[in-house]
Amino acid sequence: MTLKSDDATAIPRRPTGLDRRGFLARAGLAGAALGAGGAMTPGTVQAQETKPAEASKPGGTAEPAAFAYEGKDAGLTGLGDRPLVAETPAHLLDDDTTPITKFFIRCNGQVPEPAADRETWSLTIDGEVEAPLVLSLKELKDRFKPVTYRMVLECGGNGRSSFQPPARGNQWTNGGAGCAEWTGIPLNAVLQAAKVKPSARYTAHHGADPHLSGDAKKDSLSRGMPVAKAMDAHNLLVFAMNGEPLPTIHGGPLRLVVPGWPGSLSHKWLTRITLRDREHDGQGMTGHSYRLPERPLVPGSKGDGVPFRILESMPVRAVTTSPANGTRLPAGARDLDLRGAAWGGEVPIARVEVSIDGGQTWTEAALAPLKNRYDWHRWTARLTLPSDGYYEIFARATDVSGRTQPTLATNWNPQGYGGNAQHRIAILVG
Ligand SMILES: Nc1nc2c(c(=O)[nH]1)N[C@H]1C(S)=C(S)[C@@H](COP(=O)(O)O)O[C@H]1N2
Ligand SMILES: [Mo]
Repeated sequence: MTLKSDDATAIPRRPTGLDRRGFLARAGLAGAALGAGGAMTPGTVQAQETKPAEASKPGGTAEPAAFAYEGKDAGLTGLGDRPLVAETPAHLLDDDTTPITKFFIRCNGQVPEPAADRETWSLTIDGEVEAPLVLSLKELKDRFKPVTYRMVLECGGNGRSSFQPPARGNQWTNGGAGCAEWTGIPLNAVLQAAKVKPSARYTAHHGADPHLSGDAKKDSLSRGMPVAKAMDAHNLLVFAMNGEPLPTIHGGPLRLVVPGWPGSLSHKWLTRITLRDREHDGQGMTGHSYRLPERPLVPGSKGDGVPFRILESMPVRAVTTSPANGTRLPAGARDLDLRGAAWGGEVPIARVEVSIDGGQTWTEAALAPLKNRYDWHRWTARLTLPSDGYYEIFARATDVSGRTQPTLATNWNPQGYGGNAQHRIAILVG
């Protein structure tokens, strides 16, 4: 392959990593985080590209436009405008606590207007309860004791871009996730106050975001969870994020955060939770939405006739957050210090490992302790580079049940859930 060193000089805003559009097709091996000179141009490592047709499109190697949304980092990757969806490139997940500016956005409908008065926002708890509640945010705060936990919020489709053929939906790499400090009222305390009846089986979540069509009879999203999961002490009715009033784009004034399970349960602009005597059947509960097939499917098939079950815990995942994909190090550099994050739905992480040789040998990373359950582990590792040259660094996490990450996503399903192929970054030394 030809490696040019005299072209791009700026680090790409959005290294895409190994995505379905082709490894490095957009990002290239660009300017050095560590201050070395030139960089290779995008597209100069075509041998690595997984989808040459797309990568060779005119303009396919151009720097993507900056993401523009008030209060958000221009380095986020926009995945859609209607609805608004943006992910966080791995190198922007490098903070211990993901700042609001860098936190991913996933809307299914319109973004509602900011509330004129947060404290009068009203939440209803009804359905299979003996004492239905209608509480303003102020009453909620006065009556129950807030707690703060740092917890991962992860879209159910995170990692989807690793599927071939492409699965339907937003093509998340690994950045449909972030880890913020969420302050709110434990949901279980409020459900206990509403006196959940023994007949209650499932929650149903409702919010104030208008459907994209504007049709007031349609919900943008309405998911729910079994009552046992709803009682998990870490589920919060959240009104603050990283110590600030919950931003509108993240569901303010009030949202649910249900850690460990798909982000779609963490209902934004939350107005109502109805307890139902059966599995909920709202928007996002039926068909193949948030469901996995019970046996492996032929990639690209429709999955007809195969039973599907609702996706519960998210899979295990590690991302390398520093250096950025495409970093060039000066000739002679031998110590490679890596930093990242790892999490695994409801199942604690046992270890994180990194590999410099395509997974033939692995080096264990050091894990920082969790602040609380559902936090992510920050991790660090040092690798020794044997020579100058081009390297791909693989990372994988393994959870305490022994589940780890495959090299390639083989569990294809129509809507692309459960994709947790190992994250890789490219490094050029010299
Ligand atoms: N009301 C409402 N809540 C919602 C959504 C939505 O479209 N409407 N999207 C869900 C999905 S799919 C995800 S992944 C998370 C994303 O939260 P964030 O935008 O704050 O990152 O919100 C969830 N809550
Ligand atoms: Mo999501």
